[in-house]
Amino acid sequence: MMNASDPIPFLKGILEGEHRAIARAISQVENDTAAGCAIMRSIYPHLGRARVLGVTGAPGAGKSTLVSELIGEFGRRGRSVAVVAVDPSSPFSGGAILGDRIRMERHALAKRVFIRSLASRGHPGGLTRTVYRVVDVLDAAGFELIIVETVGAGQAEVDVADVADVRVVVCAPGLGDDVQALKAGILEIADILVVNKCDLPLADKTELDLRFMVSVRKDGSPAPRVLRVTATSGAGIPELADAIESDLRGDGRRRQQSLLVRMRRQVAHEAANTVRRRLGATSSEALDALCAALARGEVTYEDVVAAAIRLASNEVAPPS
Ligand SMILES: Nc1nc2c(ncn2[C@@H]2O[C@H](COP(=O)(O)OP(=O)(O)OP(=O)(O)O)[C@@H](O)[C@H]2O)c(=O)[nH]1
Ligand SMILES: [Mg+2]
Repeated sequence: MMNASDPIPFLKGILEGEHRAIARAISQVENDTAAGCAIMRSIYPHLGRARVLGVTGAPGAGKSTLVSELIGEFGRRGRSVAVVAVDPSSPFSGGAILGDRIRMERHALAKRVFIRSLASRGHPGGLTRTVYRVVDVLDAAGFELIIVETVGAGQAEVDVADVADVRVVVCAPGLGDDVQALKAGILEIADILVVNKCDLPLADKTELDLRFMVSVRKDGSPAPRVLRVTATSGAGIPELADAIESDLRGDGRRRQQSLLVRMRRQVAHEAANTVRRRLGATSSEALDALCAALARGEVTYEDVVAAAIRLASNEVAPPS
């Protein structure tokens, strides 16, 4: 039997894709326990099979309904699918939204489908860090497609979307989501833009608005494809699945490359957090002195930033 005192807890179960082992491992990782760290250390050599799809959009745009349909569609195409749903946190309940779980339950029983909700708050090392780690666990467990659903409400969620190889942004008529989406910068990150709820009369206008908005991008990257979907009826889902598959197409080498990209982003995120934490935590005389010198015009801003990074690095204790 598995238990948390195993040298590497749940590893065998994870690699065999056992749902109970995966669920327990994720809990350890989520809570950043010693067992969670041991698991993370042990799984890196087993990564590289999964491709990651990000699904984001305004609250109520229909993300969970859409993801549910995609699970069915990819399931029919013979793919194993894992879903990480990052719930919007509500000031009232503060917890996971039960409805998502119920809607997805019908797939949850299937062996090749694994669904996990994460609360958007309460992660010792930050939400983004947890999501990357949970994705790694699911990759080690052998899932071919990992879908990460997040609400595109702010910078934290946009950060989370970085975990994905391909990003789908879901918009729907009548939510004022065009403005919200622009605010959060999520239109900028879309590889595929989905106009959901095309059964509603205002869908045509929403599509037109969105096509216009994404036709010119600040960073000069190609405009995303725009697809029409009605998640509640399943209309447009096969075409969306085709578009996703064509973006994710590739051999083992391509998968290895996307793993390296994912790891690089993960490491960069963690490194930036570490620098920020170290510089913020200490009442650093050295940093104060640098800032004072900047205020006197003796050094450039860029010099101070570079020095600050060095300062944070020097605080690394040598490995024992
Ligand atoms: N008319 C119509 N309603 C839809 C469609 N897709 C989803 N909905 C409805 O929109 C509401 C929100 O759907 P969800 O799938 O929960 O949306 P979500 O984006 O996951 O919402 P949050 O997770 O709370 O941000 C539900 O009442 C759905 O039934 C659609 O294609 N047409
Ligand atoms: Mg949802």
